[in-house]
Amino acid sequence: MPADLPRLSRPLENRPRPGIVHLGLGAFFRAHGALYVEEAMRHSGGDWGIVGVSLVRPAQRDALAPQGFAYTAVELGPEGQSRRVVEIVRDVLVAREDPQAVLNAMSDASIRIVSLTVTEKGYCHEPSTGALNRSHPDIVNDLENPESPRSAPGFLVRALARRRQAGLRPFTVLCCDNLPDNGRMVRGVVLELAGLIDPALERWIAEEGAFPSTMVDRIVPATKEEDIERLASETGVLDLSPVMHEPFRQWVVEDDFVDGDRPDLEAVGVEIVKEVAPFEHMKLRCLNGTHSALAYLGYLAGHETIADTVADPVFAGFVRHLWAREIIPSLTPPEGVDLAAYAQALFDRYANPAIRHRTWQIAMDGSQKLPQRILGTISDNIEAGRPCDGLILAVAGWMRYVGGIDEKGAAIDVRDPLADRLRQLSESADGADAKVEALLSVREVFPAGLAADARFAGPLKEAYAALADEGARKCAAGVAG
Ligand code: CS2
Repeated sequence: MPADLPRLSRPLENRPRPGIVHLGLGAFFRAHGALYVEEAMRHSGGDWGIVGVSLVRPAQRDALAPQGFAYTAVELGPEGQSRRVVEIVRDVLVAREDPQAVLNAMSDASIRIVSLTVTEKGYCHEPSTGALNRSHPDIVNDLENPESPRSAPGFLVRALARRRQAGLRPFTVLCCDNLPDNGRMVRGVVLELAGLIDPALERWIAEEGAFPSTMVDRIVPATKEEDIERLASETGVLDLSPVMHEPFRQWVVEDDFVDGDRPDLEAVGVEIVKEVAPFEHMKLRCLNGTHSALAYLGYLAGHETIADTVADPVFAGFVRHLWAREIIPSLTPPEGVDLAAYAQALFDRYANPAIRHRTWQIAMDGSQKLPQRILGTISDNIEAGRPCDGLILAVAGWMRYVGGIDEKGAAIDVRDPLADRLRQLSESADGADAKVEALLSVREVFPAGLAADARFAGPLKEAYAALADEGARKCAAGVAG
């Protein structure tokens, strides 16, 4: 690490006054929502400074605080890069260290939006049904100690309770995670938790609150040590928390804010719409669905990144097949969108060699991702009599992956809230069919109807056995023909 360089640093004095608390201040939000908000304020003014919150770990705060919470956003295009220093974050709090400081920020009258990128698992819901997981340890804590929460829903409920007591308006809850009907999902989880604590609070939130759904899109791989070093050597300044992102970005937001109060997002390209669902389905199935498929199968085939995977003609053919034959036929496009062109643009984004997005990173938390990314498309295709061999192969790839051993016999570092259980289920079953059956019994992932459907389970067993015998690359080649 080039420690002798001066540290990036910006004074805090001229930061905009706060208007947003953001839960889960990771690379994605800092390279997406934060940039739009900064641009919207530059364009149209308003007080929308961001107070970031890390729920558990202090690393982000520790890296950003000495920099005055400024950081560099590096746009990596196939033909070159551009940089900008972002100064929209005013402070970063760590919830696990000081939950009251986070609740104080969220209950402050100046805050009108609480946005979230806490990843799929951060909502403590059942991925296959969307209902609150009442046995989640953080939810158990938040029901016992609602005044000192640990989970994101717990913070939302407690902060809303404090605002109600203080006679304030609720904040708008702006979910920016890749989940279908994400606004409705988080509303459901928040109302369920609030109802268990105080039914009058639940009613108030239901009547006065707002939970717009959103579709967010920008590929932002985790920042690596080598990114930090390269940036430092290019600029002569050390930034310990830069973000690396592709040029493309899209944000589609449902027009539903408390008192209509929000930054002037449409002035900077955000699409404010009545109905987000068609955009969400398109993006979750076309982008995230193929991302996960390429992550599991590409990883098993020995590819480190998505760009490496689609540079392999077999996987290029495979992903094009998924779009053309299995995914696009399942979609009703948003008005005016040409899905074939959308898929071609996605391919070009994946192929961008400057973006080193690791298959291992995307493979994380598959138990939370599979239902909305892949299983919904499979169910629709089965019902409509359309093909879904490629997507079923991807599910088989996930099953191989969570078994924890790659095609060369090496251990896989599986990161998933259910990792231990998945591994045990796989290990204790004997033979391909039994392993598939064992994993199909995981209700958090597979709805009972789909798991029991021979049109799904049968080809899945075949795909799993073929993967074990022939490897991912050969199987992918077989599907694409
Ligand atoms: C990826 C997403 O890590 C993942 O699971 O599929 O983070 C993806 O890069 C973004 O949703 C792109 O908008």
